Amino acid sequence: MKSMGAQEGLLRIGELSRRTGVKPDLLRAWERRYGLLEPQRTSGGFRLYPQAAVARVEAMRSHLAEGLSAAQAARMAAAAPAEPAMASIASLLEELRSALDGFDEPRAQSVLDRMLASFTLETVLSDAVIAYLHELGERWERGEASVAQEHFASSVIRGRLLGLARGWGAGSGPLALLACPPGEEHDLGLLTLGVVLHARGWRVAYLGPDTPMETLAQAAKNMRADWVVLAGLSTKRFRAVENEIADLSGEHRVALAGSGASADLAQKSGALFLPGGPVEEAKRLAGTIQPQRAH
Ligand code: B12
Repeated sequence: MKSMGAQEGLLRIGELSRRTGVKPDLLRAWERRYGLLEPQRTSGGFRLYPQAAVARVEAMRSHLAEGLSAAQAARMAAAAPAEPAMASIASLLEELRSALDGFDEPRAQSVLDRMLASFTLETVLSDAVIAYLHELGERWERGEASVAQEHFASSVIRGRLLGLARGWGAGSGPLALLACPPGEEHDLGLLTLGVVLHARGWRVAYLGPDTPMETLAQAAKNMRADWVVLAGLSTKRFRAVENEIADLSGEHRVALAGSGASADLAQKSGALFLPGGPVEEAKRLAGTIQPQRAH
């Protein structure tokens, strides 16, 4: 390995970790055990990675998610071309951020098109859309994103999610009935969960923001929903309908999600708590009922 000073375009381990979501310890372990990465070194001994390392680490992650052993995953990731033909999800996310921050809707749509053409739906939703929204919320709280930027970005993404949702009521898979508690307007996570469930063969009936509990219970009964998912970001709004959630759980399988829900509330009302993000929880929910195979 060459010894050298820091160079433009090369990434330190912290930056590689931030872009890929893999902790530095694990990056070093993959390098040591499987030779996944071959960083250069600064004169001070710090590792420096080429941009292509991002794609290699992402490939490793996706092979691991497919169920390959770490050694197999590393072999496959390392065998891929060093310079990826397509941009990494992290660099596309940066482009999305800049388009949305700049109120450039056509550019944002085109970045989303490119993401969807290059990566799986679940990767785009978890590593770009939800990651972006989560980060936007944090920036907004720190006063680094204006209300206008937040409203603009939320509405572009909501529109796109609704586009992906088109036809999600079709098919013969298990039926998920999705709603937010009364008064709750935050539904982007719930929409994402629905899109992933549909991609996994489920049907979705979407009641969305601010759904009265009475009408939700009626709809669940009429449709014979396999799961009812209530999601929201406000604890207060969940608490206000605790008794109605318990009644609903007596009749149907009910799951509570989003930062307004809690294990405690779910336990008291006999519901399942979904603590994670929308994509991982959609996968978990999908695993609870197997769609019928066609004969
Ligand atoms: C976008 C946004 C809005 C949009 C919502 C658009 C929409 N259709 O959803 C609009 C502009 C409508 C809005 C309105 C309001 N908002 Co607002 N909003 C936000 C913002 C910036 C981002 C929220 C978001 O959608 N994030 C995307 C989700 C996916 O990410 P997340 O929130 O991190 O969620 C994680 C988990 O909770 C989980 N998750 C979330 N949803 C789901 C769903 C499922 C099914 C699953 C499995 C998991 C899951 O996954 C995520 C990643 O792990 C946050 C700021 C923040 N820090 O969160 C405020 C925030 C949520 N809003 C807030 C408030 C107060 C309001 C308003 C009252 C503001 C006002 N004064 O008018 C109104 C009214 C809301 C209402 N009645 O419900 C507060 C909520 C405080 C609270 N806990 O009660 C926040 C936290 C801002 C703040 N710090 O004050 N808001």
